Amino acid sequence: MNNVLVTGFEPFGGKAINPSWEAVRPLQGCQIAGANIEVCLLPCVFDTSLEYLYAAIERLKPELVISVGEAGGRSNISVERVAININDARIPDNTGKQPIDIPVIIDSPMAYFSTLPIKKIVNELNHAKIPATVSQTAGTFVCNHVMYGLLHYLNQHFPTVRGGFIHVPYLPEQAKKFLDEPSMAVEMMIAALKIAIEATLRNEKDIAVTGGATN
Ligand code: PCA
Repeated sequence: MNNVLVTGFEPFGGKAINPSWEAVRPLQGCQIAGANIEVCLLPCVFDTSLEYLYAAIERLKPELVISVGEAGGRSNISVERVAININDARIPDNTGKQPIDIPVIIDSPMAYFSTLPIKKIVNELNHAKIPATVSQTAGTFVCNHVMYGLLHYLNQHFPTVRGGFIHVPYLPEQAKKFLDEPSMAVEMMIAALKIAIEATLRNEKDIAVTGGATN
């Protein structure tokens, strides 16, 4: 059975929980569209996160890799379109590193597009009444770093393997601490990730519809 690798992040920025890992962890061992789901926790640390990711890819030889991270303040599941070759950290990572205007990988392309069927995923999520949009920026912190590193690595070493990134909102218990921030229940996030995986495995190509993009 083919593997699908799904990664989540440890908490960062002084927070106690990261919704990405809460949503990703329960997927371990699930079977979706004939594939076996393997999960991996990434540290919220520049460069080290990519070492963990590449080691998991080499170990599991997945047919698909989806990385997931927290996007506090967003209300929807954000299916990211693009990763850019820049680190510009607003806050330090979990080891205190705060790169400003430094390429993720030197002498590499300016950007990579997700190779997931992003419009199809958003379409299916909305069909399932899960708020979701295509997002045009994964930021410039560790999530964009991981998305860029993932797509570069796949491009260089596993060009037939698809990969991409999904941001999830805060969990309700986090949002209580950040006044008026939107949130989503973990059950809905888990359902969303399952739909995204299945939509990708069942669709080699994307569909040409408007993505309902807001950012
Ligand atoms: N979110 C951060 C990094 C880790 C995470 O879950 C980001 O959006 O860059």
